[in-house]
Amino acid sequence: MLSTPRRPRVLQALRLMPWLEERLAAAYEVTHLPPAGDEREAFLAARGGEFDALVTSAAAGATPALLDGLPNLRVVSSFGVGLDRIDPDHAARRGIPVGYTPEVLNDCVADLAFGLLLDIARRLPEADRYVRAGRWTAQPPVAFPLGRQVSGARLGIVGLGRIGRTIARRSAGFDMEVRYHARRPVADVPYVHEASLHDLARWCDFLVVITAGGAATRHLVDASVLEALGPDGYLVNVARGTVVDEAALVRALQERRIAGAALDVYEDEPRVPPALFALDNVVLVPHIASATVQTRQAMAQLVLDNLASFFATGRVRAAAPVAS
Ligand code: NAP
Ligand code: 8YV
Repeated sequence: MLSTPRRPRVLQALRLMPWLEERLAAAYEVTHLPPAGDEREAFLAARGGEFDALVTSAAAGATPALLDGLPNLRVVSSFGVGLDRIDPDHAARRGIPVGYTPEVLNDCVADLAFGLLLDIARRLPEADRYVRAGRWTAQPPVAFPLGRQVSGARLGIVGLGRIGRTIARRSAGFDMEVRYHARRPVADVPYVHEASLHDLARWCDFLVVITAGGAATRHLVDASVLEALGPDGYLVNVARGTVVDEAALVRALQERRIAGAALDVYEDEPRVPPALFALDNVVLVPHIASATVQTRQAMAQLVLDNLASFFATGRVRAAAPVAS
């Protein structure tokens, strides 16, 4: 009698949306990875050799130690596009491809970047607080402060990749002039490349950060860049908290050395510097740039497609780039 081939064994590094968990469990033999610490180490020592695939996310990542604890691993599938917590080169040295979810989230991340830009410029969260607190009807009246016009303003984009370009396209509807900073000029775009981030910060009214995270961009936006942005300039960060020197940003906001900031990401999530809670010139949201039903569904589908493609053909559908 022929034996039935076993279903691939998937190690799931974090809880995922129910729709995705159901489909993973239907197609694979799924085991949940214990939280980091002694329990995980004992689990990996006892069972690490069992798994064909690791499912993780941009936030949960996959450390080299975790990958090394899975000696028979054949593929990684990550929910998200950021690779700052996953090392595809480390995986590639063992012949393991890393699947991830680029492109499908470009629109929603760009939408949120623009939402944040409008929020901070037009003081929308502050205006909402003003109405709810009854200050509009107060006697004597308390005037609401004027905002900053967005239409026609200068937009500086740090990182003109898939999402950066989508943000740049959104700006056309606001008649904004766009320049960008990246290590290399991008071919076939009509925007001026600024080789110096300081020059870009000096030139623009709004500086939107959407580079990759990781060691290469750590504190790229430091105190001197914020100084160049100046007291009339606004910062929007939808990339990674690590790209901005958060302590320097808090000081710049407290001392009004920049006009304001709108942040989706933080250096030590979910911790947000409490000093920011007291400031009106900042808008804070909890890493929600891709968090719409439609985009998260598309990301979940790509996590599944990457796995299915690998087990059918040996190649994931969207492979994370490797150095060589
Ligand atoms: P991408 O297409 O790879 O673009 C990355 C851009 O960053 C490129 O223009 C790259 O240009 C630039 N860059 C990289 N290192 C740089 C450096 N040292 N200095 C200046 N520029 C640098 O990636 P993407 O799909 O647009 O995503 C960008 C990032 O957004 C992701 O890596 C992720 O961290 C973040 N993200 C956040 C959310 C959220 O929920 N907030 C959601 C999705 C993505 P050069 O290589 O030429 O420098
Ligand atoms: C998600 C992200 O919040 O894709 C990324 O890099 O930061 C966001 O889309 C993340 O994938 C959840 O882990």
